[in-house]
Parts: sequence; C-alpha cells; structure tokens
Amino acid sequence: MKRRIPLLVFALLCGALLTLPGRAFSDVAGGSWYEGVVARMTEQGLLRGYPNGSFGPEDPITASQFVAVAARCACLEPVESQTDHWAAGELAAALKAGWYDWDELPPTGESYDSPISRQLAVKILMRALLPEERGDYTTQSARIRDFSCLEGRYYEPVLAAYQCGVVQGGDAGAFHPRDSLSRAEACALFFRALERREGREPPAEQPEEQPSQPTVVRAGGVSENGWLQVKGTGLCNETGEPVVLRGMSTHGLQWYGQYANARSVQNTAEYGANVFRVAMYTGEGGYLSQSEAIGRKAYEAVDAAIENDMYVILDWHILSDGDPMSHVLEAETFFAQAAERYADVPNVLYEICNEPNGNVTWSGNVKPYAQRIVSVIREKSPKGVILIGSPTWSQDIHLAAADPVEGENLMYTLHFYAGTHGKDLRDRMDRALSDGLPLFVSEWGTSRADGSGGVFFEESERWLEFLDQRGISWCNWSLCDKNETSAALKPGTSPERGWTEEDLTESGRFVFSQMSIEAIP
Ligand code: IDC
Repeated sequence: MKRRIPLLVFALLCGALLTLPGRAFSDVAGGSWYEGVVARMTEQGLLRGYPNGSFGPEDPITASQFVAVAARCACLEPVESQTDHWAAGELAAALKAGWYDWDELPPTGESYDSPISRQLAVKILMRALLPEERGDYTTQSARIRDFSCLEGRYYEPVLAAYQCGVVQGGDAGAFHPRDSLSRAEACALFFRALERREGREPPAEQPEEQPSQPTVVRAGGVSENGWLQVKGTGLCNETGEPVVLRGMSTHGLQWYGQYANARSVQNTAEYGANVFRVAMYTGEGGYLSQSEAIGRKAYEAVDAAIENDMYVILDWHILSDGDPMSHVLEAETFFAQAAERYADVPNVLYEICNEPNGNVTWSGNVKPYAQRIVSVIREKSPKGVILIGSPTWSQDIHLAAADPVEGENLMYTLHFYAGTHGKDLRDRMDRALSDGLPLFVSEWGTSRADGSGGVFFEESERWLEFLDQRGISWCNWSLCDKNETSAALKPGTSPERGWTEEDLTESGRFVFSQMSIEAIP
C-alpha cells in the first residue's frame, strides 16, 4: 500500500509534464517580454508548465528543470540512473556528456530541486548547445562588472556566452553568477542559444534581466570635483553635480600601518578608488596611547591620498571605547589640529566617531559629542564634509534622523557587514533617506560583522546594488593582509610594490572590481 502513493504522485507528475504543447499558460501575460519566447519554445515541445496550467515565469528554475530542458533542446536521450527523481535519467545523461561535473550536482539528488546558479546554468547551456563557441577574455570580462565573483571553472562558458550574444548584459553590467535565474530568463537563454545554433542572429529585444535605472556616475578625483557639498541627502561636487566616492578603509594604523603608505594608497587609486579612509583607532593601542606616532602615520596616509588626487576620510576610530564622550577633549584637540592643517584642502572629510556602542544614547552621548566636534572643525574648516556615527556601531541612523545635528555639509555614517546585516538595515536606510538624512557608508565588509566568515558575495552584491541605486558612497573594510576574510590582501603582500590579482584575497578582488565603474547600467 505504502508504495502506491509515490507511484500515483509520479504518474500525475508525468501527466502534468506532458501537458499539451502550445497551450497558453495562465500566468504568461500577453505583452510580457517573454511571451513570444515561451510560446515558441512550448510549440516546439521544449517547455512544460506546472500541473495547474501555470508556467511560473518568475520562479527560479531548478537544476533538474534546467537540465531537462537542455536535454530536450539537444535531443539528449535519458540514461539509466539509480537516483529516484523525475529527471534522473536526463541528469545522468548530461553528466555523462560532460555538461557538468559530479560535484556541481551530486547524483545523490539533493541539489536537483534547488535553484541552479546562473554560472552553472550557462555552462550547461553552452556545453549542451554551443560547445564550439569561444569567448574573448579581454573584451568580454570587461563587460561583466562582477567578473571577479565568477568561479574560475565558469570563465570559459560565460565569456563564450557573452561573446556570441547568448547572454546579453549591458556594458559593464553584472552577471550575478551565484544568483538564481527565473524560468522566463532561462527560456530566453535557451531560445537565443537555439537561434545561434541554427545560424541566425539572436533577437535583440529580450532583456536578460530587468534593467535597473542608471542613477549615479562615478565621481572622479578631487581635481575634477573640488570641494564636496551635501545637498538634500546627496553628496555633490563643487558645481552641484551628484558624485559617488568608493574606496578602501585601512585597518588599525597601529597594527597594519604599513598599508597606509604612499605606495599602497597609489595602488588603491589605480584600482579606481577615489576615496581612502584612514582608520585611526583611539583605543586598542591606537592614538590615545601613542598620539605622536599614530598621528604622524595618519597624516602620512592623508598626504598620500592627496598626492593621488583622492578624497580621504580621517576617521577617529572609537570601538572598544564605545562612548565618544569619554575622550571628547582629546578628540577636540586632534580635530582642531587636523582641520587647521587641511583647512584649504578640498580632499579631507572628517569622520568624528567610528562606531559608538555599549551604553550610549544618541541624545545623551553621541549628539552632544558631535555638536562639540563639529563646532571645533568649523572654526578652521568652514566647508569640509563631516561624517557622524550613531549608537549600535553606527546603525541607529533613525535616531539621528529624528534629531539631527545642526550645521551644513554633515552626513551620517551607516556601517554594514554583508554576512550579518541585510534587508532590515537597508529598509532603515530608506526611511532615513526619506526623512532627509544624508548617508555615507564609511565602512562595510564582505564578511560577518566580526571581520571573518564568508566571503558573502551575493549579499555584498545586493548591498552594493542598493547603494548604487541611491548614489551612496562607500569604503570597504579593510586594506590589510590580516588572516580574516574581510582583508583585501593575502598574508605577506608587500606594501612597497604594485599588486596583481594574485595579491588580492577573494574579498579584495571582488571589492576592487567594484570601484572604477563610470556609469551604473
Ligand atoms: C575589526 C578587525 C579585527 C580586529 C577588531 C578589533 O577586523 O581584525 O581584531 O576590529 O579591533 C567594525 C569596526 C572595525 C572592525 C570591523 C570588523 O569598525 O574596527 O574591525 N567592524 O569586526 N565594525 C563592525 C565590524
């Protein structure tokens, strides 16, 4: 008796999968971009919908569904398999044909019903339908903004797919190699590959993904933009055009000061960064215990950034000393001196308290501190941009939005770590922006908030896209070779020479590849 149920389900499922070709699906809207592609492929018997007559165009396509369609398109006959799955025969045949490797979809079947990643889908597609196509590394990799997120084993098929037009990303668009793709997008890929195989030019009208609106343009350097100014919630250049700063933060100067030197700053600029953040820890053996040496180091880094036409953030990096008020006098002395030194220099931004934390409130600690430091800086630097933190490691921007500090050219910092923070914090940012609060992400990491774990590429991508769409500037934690995933450099990397891809960690490659975008597609 027990065995009958799965058999019955199996029979129903087969019936459903054999739904008559050519029928209209209840959820494929007339006029949608994929309507024509879905109809043509269904007519050819290549596509099947769900038992209830729907197609699920927006659903992520699973690995087994993708391979099954590929097998139909390539007329690959199923072979015998020990695995109990409706597409096990096709999957086994595809594995045997070399469309994918054993570890990518283990024949144990667990991954068969999970969404397939875009990079694996494209590999299977190219092997199945266009195995002769080749890519050109130089021209095609430059079109893929997140090329560094692609695993090496997918370079070849993805570049080939771009080269022959099967994947149609815009110039410097993102491929999102580790994300899923919708069933409609998969159809468009299959359709273009089939057209290509038959020697016809792929039609241009189907978009690969929903286009996002271009909203921001990279700032360029200081010579191009001059003094920055805050207008509404945005950062603008001297003539009032919106600008975006992107760059790296140092790690603690007391530990990794070697990467706050002239050559490392120059290397960072050469990767396209137009801002450099100098994280001057106050506690933990930093400025408060060796003001002379650490202060000198900080100025050395600021001067190197100026030399390289970059904006530079001088960051009073409170962390273990969670209440900025506990060293407000030292902060006043430091910022008075720094603002005097750089009074006429448009490059410098002042970040007055990295991350207040612990038993501190906005109204009782951070805001009164900010008011004091802002007025000290303003005595010397009437228009330098000042970045202000908030309680809970600079996440409580809603408190600042409800009760902002008085003054001009002030922005509020928001810090996130992709492995720890997500949509809730992004929603909070949107609310703060709509309340009129100017935001600057002066520190974020591809790791968890403790600086390790991950690398969380997909989450980082999601975050950066969010920031791009809102024109928000950022610095990444951190430019050092510490053995933690947030570090951009591999252990032992020399700060005294130029760096190659080999010197960068996974995080470093990803982050550096995000800096030099001229316009966000
Ligand atoms: C971390 C460093 C880590 C160091 C620790 C304590 O990555 O090597 O041991 O500080 O000094 C922050 C802070 C930043 C943290 C970072 C990652 O601003 O100083 O660096 N982080 O934990 N806020 C959230 C995360």
